[in-house]
Amino acid sequence: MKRYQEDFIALAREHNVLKFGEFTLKSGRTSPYFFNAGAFATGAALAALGRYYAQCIVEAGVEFDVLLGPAYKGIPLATATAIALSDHHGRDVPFAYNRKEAKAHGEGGVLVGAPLDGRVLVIDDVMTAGTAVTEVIGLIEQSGARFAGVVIGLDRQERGQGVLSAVQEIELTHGAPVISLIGMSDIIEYVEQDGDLAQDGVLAAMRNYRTKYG
Ligand code: OMP
Repeated sequence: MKRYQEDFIALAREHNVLKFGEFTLKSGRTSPYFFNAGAFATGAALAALGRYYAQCIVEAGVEFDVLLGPAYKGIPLATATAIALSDHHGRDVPFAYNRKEAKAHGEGGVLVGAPLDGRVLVIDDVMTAGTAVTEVIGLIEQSGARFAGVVIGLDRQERGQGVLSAVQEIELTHGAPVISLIGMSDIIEYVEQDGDLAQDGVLAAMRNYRTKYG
């Protein structure tokens, strides 16, 4: 793992974002771990997150014109990433986010911030089956813009609708990359190195889950 990936996992443990136990996912699957990015809830944590996402984007070399943070959890992530790209990489990029409910008065519509023009890079928290990202791609296409890819904190590395992984399905269908700070395999590596977690049966549960849904 790279240094920023280790730091990202350590930050997620510190803020109880990454939890082990028994959780029911949106897909209905029962998972031995859950990643709740909403618990990154301090200024310092968000500043660090922005730096990790920005570094990941720069290293991936993905080209884009606008950042989009999907409501709700993507909004602070895209904001923090835009700030870090400006502060640490000298790139002042436009950014936008959406509302879940369209506004009928004032400026109206579902989009807030910069206009969605050109290539749009989505910033989000977690991908499991790819449902959330697919919805956002629809929004981008309706706006007449182009989906340039998505950067997620955690790729759970699970199967999508068929035999391919959710990431492969998105990449093949939309011809754009899915870039992640970490994947489930990095979390397994972290658990392997933590004697207490391995002893508590977390490692076995993680490996079983990967065999079933990975
Ligand atoms: P998909 O839409 O199936 O890709 O699932 C992604 C969404 O699931 C995220 O945006 C979250 O709302 C939620 N989620 C998590 O936040 N963390 C997890 O560890 C797992 C899920 C999930 O329900 O799959």
